[in-house]
Amino acid sequence: MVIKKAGDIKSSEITDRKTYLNRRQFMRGATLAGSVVATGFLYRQLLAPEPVLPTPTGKVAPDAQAAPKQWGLPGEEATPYQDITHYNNFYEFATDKYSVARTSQSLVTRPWTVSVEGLVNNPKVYDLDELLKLAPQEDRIYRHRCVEGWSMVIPWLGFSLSEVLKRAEPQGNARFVAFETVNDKKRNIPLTDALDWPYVEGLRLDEAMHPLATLASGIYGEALLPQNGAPIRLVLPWKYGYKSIKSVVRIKLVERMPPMTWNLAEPTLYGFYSNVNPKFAHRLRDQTAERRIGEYGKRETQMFNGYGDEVAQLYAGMDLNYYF
Ligand SMILES: Nc1nc2c(c(=O)[nH]1)N[C@H]1C(S)=C(S)[C@@H](COP(=O)(O)O)O[C@H]1N2
Ligand SMILES: [Mo]
Repeated sequence: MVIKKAGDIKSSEITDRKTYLNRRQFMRGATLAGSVVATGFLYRQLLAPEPVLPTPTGKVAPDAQAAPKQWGLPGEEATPYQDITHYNNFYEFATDKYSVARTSQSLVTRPWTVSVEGLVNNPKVYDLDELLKLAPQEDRIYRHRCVEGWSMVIPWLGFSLSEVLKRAEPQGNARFVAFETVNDKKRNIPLTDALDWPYVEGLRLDEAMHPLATLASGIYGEALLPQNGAPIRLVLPWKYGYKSIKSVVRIKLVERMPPMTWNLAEPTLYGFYSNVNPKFAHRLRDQTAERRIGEYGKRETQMFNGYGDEVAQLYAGMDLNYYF
């Protein structure tokens, strides 16, 4: 387990009003005094060390220290499984990154269906097992950059979202794709009132058709755990992490730009595109650098999170400081 510095708490801190109120409630509830940093520290001291969880396949997850070298990107190592599965944003379950791994275990992920609908010739409600067999599952090792200023390298298992979209046959007037997270009390979701549910996100159709846009069902070759968005989630490595919506149940082709949760919460801070852009203070925060989980010091944040060769042409001619 990587030792975390007190600085982590700061980078994980969300200062949006609703969340702030939430945290205030938590602090009062726990009758802990002092700064938010001290509270986060104390809170982690109170938690028993998280066990290495068995995956839904019954196999024990790869050990944190045993992350094999071949999983890394050139010059970068994959983040240990323990960190990927114990440092999470999943606001339906908790606003604290360290407790999501515990609180999300109640999520009921089977049976599971994903509805592909809207402006398509072939709408279809997929059973999960059928959806997972649409195309070969590939190991896709991508950087993940959260707008809070931290990053990871995650070895996903998945295939391009386009595999699903092309089978649906989008109609001529379909210009955007809207996504929705499960929002069902019977599945024990959501548990917090940090945001308005369901969590929703969107992409322009050409972004969604890009091969990098991934539907992921696993990490390190194992089925996704609830905290990472089981059983199926979106992964958009060139965008800030919140675009990568978890536990998806609906994919809808639409004509107009669909709403997105963080934009609904703070319209001036969260734009629709949310491409990683070190030259723009997204969310009014300096985004020039990031801390890779498990490393000390900072790395320079790269335009499009380093995926510019692949995706820059999607935004040709667009002022990305205006369309943030
Ligand atoms: N439904 C849902 N999806 C979500 C979130 C969330 O709170 N709810 N958080 C987002 C944010 S801010 C990030 S950084 C990533 C975190 O994914 P991870 O915990 O698997 O690393 O999920 C994104 N997808
Ligand atoms: Mo994030």
